[in-house]
Amino acid sequence: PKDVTKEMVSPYPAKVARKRAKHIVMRDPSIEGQEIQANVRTVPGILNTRHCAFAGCKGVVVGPFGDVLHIVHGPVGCSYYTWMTRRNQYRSREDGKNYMSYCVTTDMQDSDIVFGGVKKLRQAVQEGYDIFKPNAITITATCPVGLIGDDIQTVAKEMTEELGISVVAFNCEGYKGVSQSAGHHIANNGFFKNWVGEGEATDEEIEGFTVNLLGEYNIGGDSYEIERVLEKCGINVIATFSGDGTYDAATKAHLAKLNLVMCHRSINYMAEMMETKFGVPWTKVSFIGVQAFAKSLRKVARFFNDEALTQRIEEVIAEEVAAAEAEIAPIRERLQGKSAILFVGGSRAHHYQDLFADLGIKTIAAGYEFAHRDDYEGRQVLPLKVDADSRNVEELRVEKDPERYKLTADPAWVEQLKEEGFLNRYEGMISEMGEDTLMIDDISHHELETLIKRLKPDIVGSGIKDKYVIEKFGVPCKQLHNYDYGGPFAGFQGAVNFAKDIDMRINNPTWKLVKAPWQN
Ligand code: CFM
Ligand code: HCA
Repeated sequence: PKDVTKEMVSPYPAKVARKRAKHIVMRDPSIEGQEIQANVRTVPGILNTRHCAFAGCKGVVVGPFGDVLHIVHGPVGCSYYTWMTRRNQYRSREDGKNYMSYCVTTDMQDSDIVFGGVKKLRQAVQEGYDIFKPNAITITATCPVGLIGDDIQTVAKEMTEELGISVVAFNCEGYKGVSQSAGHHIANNGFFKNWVGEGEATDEEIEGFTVNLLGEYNIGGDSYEIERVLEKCGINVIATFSGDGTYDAATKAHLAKLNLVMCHRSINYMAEMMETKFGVPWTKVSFIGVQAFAKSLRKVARFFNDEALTQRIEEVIAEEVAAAEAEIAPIRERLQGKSAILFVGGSRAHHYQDLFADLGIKTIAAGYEFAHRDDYEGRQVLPLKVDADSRNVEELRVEKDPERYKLTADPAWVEQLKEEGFLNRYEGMISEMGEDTLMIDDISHHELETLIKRLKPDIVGSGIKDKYVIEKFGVPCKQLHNYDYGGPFAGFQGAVNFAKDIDMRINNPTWKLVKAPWQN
């Protein structure tokens, strides 16, 4: 597309326009190291689509563990807001424990703000335990808790001793960061300190080709499709952080041989800490898109370097790709040459480019809401300068565990894979943004509207805050967070679901009849 940066920022005061321009990159692959500004405060007054640190901790990373009772300490609204809105699905295990449909909160009132809410929190933990007997309990703090200084960590510690189950508290007050990203980090730290490494497994559980899925949240049932294929290949998932995840599995995560990192933004902390403490290497994968999924499966094959496994994976890929392709091919004919713009979260705006490409759709502009520079430019920009806002989140000091550190792969092989950039590497979104495409961080509603007017995309991938504004322009919007209540979209069969969905949206004749109210 043409460079519409100037037009996007033109209504802002000069200083704001200069600031926003740093978040916008006109892609030119001939320039090495194009930089983007990211993970900084949004200018007050600008409407964007970010959420808070509490949302990132409780709603995103903590919430999907289904056999764990999640207690929100705070006013009822924060709890209600994160109650299943993300469509993270969970299947009950043999013990039948599944609290996904509950919304549990201390429902703080004015008097709790004045006199403190610790007593009420302790009561809530006790009551939750008595009623449900969950496998573990989490406490997540909303803004007022931090402001009045309720000591939730001590409550968690005491209740862990009293009840004999793990009670973990997260100081993830909404204001702890510039977006939900801070909440991810807080959640990673809490689980790493309290759960990972605590469990034991039978030999049978950990033998063979074992992996953890990090950063896969089972939105719309994505994990079910991913696991169906992994199982078929003979790859065993020990734990998932955190879609369809259980407390028990999470405590055994350190026993897996390889970590597969799906959403780099929300879980890279865990991957790094697990490698340092327990010796589990990690590799970046993506399960979104037919070709991307096949490529990721081949990565697993390469890591384990086992002839029978490699052959099995190739057979599964051949069979699954053929089945998916048979359904996608006729749809692609109707979508070929269309264009998309994607503004989503901290990883999907990248991952979904592959799936759109499978359908013949080119992404002409894309960006994240809250990702960091490494998610755009690749991990070679790390370490980044720590600013005042990021300093709010504790960096855990992690060391080799004297007993539980265990290398399950040949160290020379791991070293070779690291040198090749096969392990511990993420290239970022920029690696896939072609010439004259736009990369925009924390896009504002005004900027998005300008883009739609100028670039005239055939579809926008976005979220609930802008969906209906976009559709009033006569352009279909696909929500890539909750999938508009559809899905799964991951894996091979997910790609087929997505193709049908996008076809119905883009090729729906209704759009030609839509006229925005202001066009009259
Ligand atoms: Fe990772 Fe996510 Fe995402 Fe994310 Fe999210 Fe989400 Fe998202 Mo909504 S963890 S960064 S904080 S992939 S909730 S499942 S859809 S913004 S792109
Ligand atoms: C969150 C959750 C969210 C919101 C989606 C949206 C999700 O950030 O708190 O704004 O449409 O995926 O449900 O990202």
